[in-house]
Amino acid sequence: MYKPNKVITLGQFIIERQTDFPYAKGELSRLLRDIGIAAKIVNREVNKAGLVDILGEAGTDNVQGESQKKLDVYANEQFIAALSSGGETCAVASEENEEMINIESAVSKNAKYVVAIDPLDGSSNIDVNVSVGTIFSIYRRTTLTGKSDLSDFMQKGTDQIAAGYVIYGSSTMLVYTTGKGVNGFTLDPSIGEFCLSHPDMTIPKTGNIYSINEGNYLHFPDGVKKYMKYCQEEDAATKRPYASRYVGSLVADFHRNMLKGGIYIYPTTTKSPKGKLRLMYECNPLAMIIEQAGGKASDGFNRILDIQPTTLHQRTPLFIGSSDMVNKAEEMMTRYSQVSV
Ligand code: AHM
Ligand code: MG
Repeated sequence: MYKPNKVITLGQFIIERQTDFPYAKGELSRLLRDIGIAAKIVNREVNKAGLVDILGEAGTDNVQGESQKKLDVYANEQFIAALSSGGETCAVASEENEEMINIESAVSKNAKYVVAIDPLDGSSNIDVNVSVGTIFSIYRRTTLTGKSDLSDFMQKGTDQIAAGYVIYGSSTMLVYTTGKGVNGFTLDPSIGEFCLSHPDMTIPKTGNIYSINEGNYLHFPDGVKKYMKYCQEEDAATKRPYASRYVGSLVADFHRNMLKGGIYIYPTTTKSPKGKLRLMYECNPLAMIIEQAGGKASDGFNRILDIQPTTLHQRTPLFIGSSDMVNKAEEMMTRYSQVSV
């Protein structure tokens, strides 16, 4: 007997799961849907990146006489436009903008959410056809009326209402959580829809991959150096040595570790004494996702989601992935790099 495959699109899934949402259900659904639409538009441009020689370099005019934008600027504009026109978002904080952006449109007057976003992370990888990503974090505004201000963003990661990422890779996926598990959707280009492909994602408790920029080794804290040596030692019982895999695109390294088990580390270095990655739109959203998937995210000593932000673009060291691996790395940090950052 013919059994049709049941394809569930992102839009259908969001509506079916509305009861999971803690607050205004329709509004958060629409916000997530808007992010999905912008992701499809950005995906289209990312896929054309290799044609830049034909269509024109960023900063020059293309054959139609339109000026070509750098893709990270383009992605930023697309997400801000989608969030502005949707009417559910009153302010956006983006890696691309120094200041938060208040969305003034009338439609956003009663908007209840603020969004922190890295529109195109790892964008230096675009020129070489390596995966890049978008990372986003959604909070309920804390100011009740009027113009949104910085205090709406200065909430801990534990206050996130939803978080997600998009990976523009060999296929394009959108992964998100609203605090009730993690679900992944793969873009089917033939129908232009994100379709549920990875329901209820969980990260293995341990793994055998570690991801870190080893070129910075000399500048790492002793705890990280010791943990790396631990990863490289022979031990059959724990399947060491682990494999080293580092794409240099956070979303790609994170996504691989989510599926296979592993740890990603961007610690402090002598060059970047606070770490490189940004708390609000890189670390917090991925930390919410990893915890929802059964993993762990730490700054080497403490939980990422418990950090009280004080500025929009603040940095933090990040140790994220399989819980056993993050626990082991934290143990080494406590033993050899006592000072918490
Ligand atoms: P970006 O926001 O400027 O793209 O930087 C973030 C990226 C991450 O995607 C990646 O994991 C990391 O920076 C790589 O940094 P490095 O080249 O120092 O290893
Ligand atoms: Mg980034």
